[in-house]
Parts: sequence; C-alpha cells; structure tokens
Amino acid sequence: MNIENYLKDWKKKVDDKLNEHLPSEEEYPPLLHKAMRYSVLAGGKRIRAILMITTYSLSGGKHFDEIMPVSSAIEFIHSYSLIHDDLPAMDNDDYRRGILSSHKKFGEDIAILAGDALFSHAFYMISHSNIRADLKEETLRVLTRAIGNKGIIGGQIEDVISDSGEKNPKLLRYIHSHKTASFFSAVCEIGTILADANKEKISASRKGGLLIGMAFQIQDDILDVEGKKEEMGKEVKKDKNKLTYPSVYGIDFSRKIAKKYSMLALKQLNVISGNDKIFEDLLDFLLGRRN
Ligand code: GRG
Repeated sequence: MNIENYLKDWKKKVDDKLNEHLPSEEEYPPLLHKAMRYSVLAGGKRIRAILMITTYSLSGGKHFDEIMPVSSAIEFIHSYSLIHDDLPAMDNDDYRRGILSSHKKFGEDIAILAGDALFSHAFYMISHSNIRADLKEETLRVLTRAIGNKGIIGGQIEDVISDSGEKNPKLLRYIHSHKTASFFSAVCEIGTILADANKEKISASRKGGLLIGMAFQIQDDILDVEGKKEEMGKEVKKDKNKLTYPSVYGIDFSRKIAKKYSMLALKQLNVISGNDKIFEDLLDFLLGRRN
C-alpha cells in the first residue's frame, strides 16, 4: 500500500474513534463538549496516533480495538496543546486547521477549559481501557514524562521566552527535542510497549521517535517561512522573533539537518520495521508535506 493511502485509511479510523470517544454535545455541560469536539474534529493529520499504531503493528500487536483509546488520548493531548499554544498569552494565532482557533470561536475562558478537559479526558480514556495493567502503567509512565516539565511544557516555556537574535544551537535543540520530539518519542515507544515488544525494540522506537520529531519540527519551522496560509490552515511567518532552525542555520541548511535526522531515525526504526519500507515512506512524506 502506498503511504498516502496508508495515512488516509488510518486517519479515517482514528477520526471515527475520536468522534466516538468524545462526549456528545447533548451531554451536560454542552458548551464545554462543543468546544472540545470543535478543536479535535477540525482535522489534523493524526500523525502521532498513526505512529503509535504503526510501531504497535510492526511489533506484532494485533488487538487494535484495545489500543484505540490510547490513540484517541494522544490526539486529545495534542489538540489540547494546540488550543493553549494558540492563546493570546502564547502564540496568539487566530486560525488553526483552517478554522478559527478555539479562543477566537468561543472566547479565552472556554478555550482554556476545553483544553484542560481534553487533557483530563485523555487519561480517563487510558485508565478505562482494557489494556493489560502492567502495559497501561508503563504507557502512563512514558506519556506523563513526555508531556510534563521534562517534556513538552519544558520545551514550550523555553520557546515562549526565546528570541530569534539568540542564535544558540544548544537551546534550539532543547526546545525542539522537548516541545515536539519528546511526544513523538513517547508515542512510538508506547506502540511497542502495548505490543509487549522486547527491550531492544522499545529502545529503538523511543530513539527513532525522538529523531522523527526533530525532523518534523524543523520542517514545521521551514513551513512557517515558506508555507502558504491556505495550505497550512493557519497564519504563517509567526515565528519571526523566535529561535528556530531557519533563524539559526538558514533554510537550505535546515533542510539538510532535517534530512540527517530522518536518516538517523530510519536507522533506529529499521530495528522494528525489518524490510518494511513504511518508515522510509512516512519520513519522505513528513519532510515533503505542505501543512
Ligand atoms: C502539556 C501537551 C501539553 C501542552 C502545554 C501549549 C503547550 C504546553 C505546548 C505547545 C506545544 C506545541 C504546540 C508544539 C508544536 C508542535 C507542532 C509542530 C504542532 C503541529 O502538529 P501537526 O502538524 O498538527 O501534527 P495537526 O493539525 O496535523 O494535528
């Protein structure tokens, strides 16, 4: 199967589950549920959920129904991070995924609460899933580390206080590896944990995921410079004053660094994919993407 069809098929399955796993607008309190559904169901590539499903499947996992609550949880956390990232106090973005950002549509108070509720709902989904207790515990350990002070939030705080004039490669690597790549690493690792894979595969997926995340965020920086608002579904050139790969290395060299990260990622991920070309195709897709 080619990569576009693979991603399209899994996106549809992930979207259906997200719809099922979100509270309905008829349930009380309706405004909160409406705002939660608005941001999650607005679209998105679902790349984090699909990476988890892919490492699960390549590690021999077969019980997809059992793990779909985790893929929904991952996308709830991701949507939560986007809602809060768009707030005026952070990146101040009016658009996301081609529609008004949550605070523009519902107001800041509701957007903050919708993000908070998605965060809690993610853990509700995992704790109420039928996953084996030891695998669930390990999943929670990996996930909570990746999104907290040693992960996304640690990276985000350095990102919001960063300055494009700084040209500090070490800080730049810290920001990207924490605000974005730590989550990619966790979702890849979680796929192998849920498949009860051996230590070698779990370690390779954790390292490979981190490297994919680095390549992904560098491409995101490049798209902020080169991308078009209509394709991106949000404003571009928003990172002008931030520390990014293009601000430190320029566009061409940033592209080379992203490619280097993707080759290093493949080396790791080959441990779980064997002869399957899936990660090679996936990385080509991610580095060639326009949104
Ligand atoms: C604890 C999860 C959490 C968040 C609180 C607000 C915040 C702290 C962090 C923001 C982190 C952030 C938004 C990083 C950028 C990651 C990124 C490149 C997002 C775009 O991801 P895509 O392209 O988006 O996968 P789609 O719309 O396709 O899902």
